[in-house]
Amino acid sequence: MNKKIDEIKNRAEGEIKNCADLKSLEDIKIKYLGRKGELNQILRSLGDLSLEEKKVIGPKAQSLRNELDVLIENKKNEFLSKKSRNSLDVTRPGKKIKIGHLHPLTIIENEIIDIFRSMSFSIIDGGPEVETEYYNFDALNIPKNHPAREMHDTFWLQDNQKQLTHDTKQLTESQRSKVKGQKLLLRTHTSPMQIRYMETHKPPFQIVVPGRVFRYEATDASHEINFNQIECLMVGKDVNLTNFKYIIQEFFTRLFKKKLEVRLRPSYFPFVEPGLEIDIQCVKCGGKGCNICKESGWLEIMGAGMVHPNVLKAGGYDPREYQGFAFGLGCERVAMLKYNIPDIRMFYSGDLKFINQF
Ligand code: FA5
Repeated sequence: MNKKIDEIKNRAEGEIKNCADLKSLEDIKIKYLGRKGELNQILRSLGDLSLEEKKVIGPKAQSLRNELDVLIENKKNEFLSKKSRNSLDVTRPGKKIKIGHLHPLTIIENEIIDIFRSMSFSIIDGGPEVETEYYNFDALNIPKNHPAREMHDTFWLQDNQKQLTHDTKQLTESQRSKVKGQKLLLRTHTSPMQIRYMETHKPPFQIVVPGRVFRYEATDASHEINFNQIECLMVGKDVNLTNFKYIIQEFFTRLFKKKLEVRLRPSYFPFVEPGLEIDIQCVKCGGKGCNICKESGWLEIMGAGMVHPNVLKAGGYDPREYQGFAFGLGCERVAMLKYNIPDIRMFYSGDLKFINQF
C-alpha cells in the first residue's frame, strides 16, 4: 500500500505538471481526488489493514491528497491567468464612457449670447437676484401704488435689513444712498440691470444681460415661478426703432436658422415709450396657421420699446441727448419653440429622459 501511494504520487505529479488545459486538469482531479478516485479508494480500504499499517498509510494518503489539491489549484490559477493575458483583444470596441452635457437652457442661452456677441453686443454678467424696490420698480418708472406693479407678482423678502447690509457691500456710495431703507424682493425681471448699467457707463453702448428672475404666480405649461430672461439695451444719440427691428429680425433668423418675419404691436410697459409686443412668424408653420400659433401664424415672443425718458434720467442720462431701445426675452419660451418642448416645467423636472435628449 505504501508503494502504491508513492506510485500514485509520482504519476499524479507528472500528469499535473504536463497537463495541457483546464479540462484535462479537471479529469486529473476526478481521477485522483474524486469520490471514486484512486486516493479515496485507498482511504476507504484502511479498514482492512492492521492498526500499525493504518497509522502509517492513513496520514500518508491524507497528506498526498492535500498536496495534490494544492498542485491542482496552482495549475488551475496558472491556466486562468494565462487565459486572461491571452484574451486581451485590442480590436474590441471600447466601453462607452458616459459624459455629462449642458442643460437645454444653458445651450439656448449660449446660442443667444453668441448671436448677440457676433453683432457686437457686450455680454454683461450678473446683477443681484435679490433686488431693491428702487431698481426693480421705482427707477423703471413704476412708482409705488402704480397699477403696473400688479403685472409682476412679486416675492417680497422679510428680513430686509439683514439682506440689505449684505447687498450694499457691492454698491457705490450713490447707489447705496438710493437703496437705503428699501424693501427687498426677488427681481421680477432683468430690466433693473438697465439702470445699474447706465449708472456706471457712458453711452453709446449695446449690451445683453442674461439673468434669473422670479414671479409669484401659479405655474402652468408656459409659466414658471423661476425663469430666465435676456435683457437687451442699446443707447446712443440716434438709436431708433429701425435699428431695433433689423437687429431682432437678424437675431431670430439666425437662432431659428430660417428667414422669419417680425411683427411689432403697440403694448404697454412703464419703462418704455412707445412699448411694443414682438411677434415672430410661427417657426412651425411659417405663418400658415397651426396648433402652436393657435392658427394665427404669429408667436408672441417678447416685450420691447424705446427707453422711457424717466428711465434714462434715472440712469443719469439726459433724455434730450440720448435715446435707446430695450427688450426682455424669456429663454425658456424661446427654447420651447426651438426644441418643440410642450411644457416649461420640464426644464426644472430633473427628468433624465428629458435632459438626455439634448
Ligand atoms: C418683462 O419682464 C419686461 N421687463 C420686458 C421688457 C424689457 C419690456 C425691456 C420692454 C423693455 P414680461 O413680463 O412680458 O416683460 O416678460 C418678458 C418675457 O419673459 C415674456 O415675453 C416671456 O417670454 C417671459 N415670461 C414672462 N413671464 C414668464 C413666466 N412666468 N414663465 C416663463 N417665462 C415668462
